[in-house]
Amino acid sequence: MPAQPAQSPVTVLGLGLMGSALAAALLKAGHPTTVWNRTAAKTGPLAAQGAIPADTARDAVEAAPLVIVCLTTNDGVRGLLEPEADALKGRTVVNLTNGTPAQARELASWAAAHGVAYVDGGIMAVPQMIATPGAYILYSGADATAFEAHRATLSALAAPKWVGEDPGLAALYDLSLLTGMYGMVMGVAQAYALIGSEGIAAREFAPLLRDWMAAMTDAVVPGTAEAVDAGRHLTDVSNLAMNRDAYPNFLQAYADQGLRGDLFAPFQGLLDRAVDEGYGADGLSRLVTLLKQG
Ligand code: FVH
Repeated sequence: MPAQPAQSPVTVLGLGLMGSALAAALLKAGHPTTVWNRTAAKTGPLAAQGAIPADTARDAVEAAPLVIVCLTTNDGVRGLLEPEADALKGRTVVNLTNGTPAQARELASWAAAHGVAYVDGGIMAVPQMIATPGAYILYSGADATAFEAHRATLSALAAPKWVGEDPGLAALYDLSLLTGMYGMVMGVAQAYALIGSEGIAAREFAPLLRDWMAAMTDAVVPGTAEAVDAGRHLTDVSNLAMNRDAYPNFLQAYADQGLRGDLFAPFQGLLDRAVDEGYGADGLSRLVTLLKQG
């Protein structure tokens, strides 16, 4: 009798940078892995590692009880999965495509209506980090049992973090974490542009910037959380009136140094509004409450 594979079969749809890293991790963990990509040539490197390339998305879906999807957008996911609804029935779809909470909830409703177990996910890693200790993936979905049934398999990709039965939660956590990252990226870009405007090399400035940002992160992230949750924003450290008055210096310096200020200009409006609404003595944590629309 031929030996049975010890690990359960998995299908991966979408072999971009991330999908390819996911499929490679599954292969490395010993899972028989069927792969499909819109541009078929991308299956080549994975086939060389032992993956089974499928000619069609339907063939790929039919090859495994767990179907992992990682495309550019959820519009693409919907377009890909809808024609395969009958083949997907009774299987679990784990969608690791970046999207919004509303898109995840819509896909989950569609899946439920077609007898498909749907788990949404948010990958907190770049492809090179997949299957390394620093990486984790957020998951949510109405069918926690389906997630638990595949938890061991999904652990081959990155540490799994279940965040709840509302299918939109993984995307909400994902986008919230990435919001923090993009804020950092904007700050780093503007800081290097400013220091570089006088010919100082980014590499020379980097240690100062890194240490400053690390110290601020350690203070601001937990400090703001405490203030927001307690609803107490009064501060004796760095109030909004002072920040409002100092902030024009930044925009002026960007202009003086020949830089664009459009990334940072809108923040002045928020500081002005905070002070105009009577929050001048509060700390920057007050801004969280001013970001709600309406
Ligand atoms: N790469 C990263 O660092 C981040 C880390 C966190 C998670 N993101 C999200 O992962 C999704 C995929 O990202 P990616 O890096 O793999 O992206 P690409 O290398 O550009 O590959 C995109 C694949 O999607 C396929 N595709 C696009 N549209 C469709 C469609 N309508 N139907 C079928 N497939 C589609 C594309 O196919 P092809 O162009 O090769 O034919 C690629 O396989 C993404 O949500 C990130 O935000 C990555």
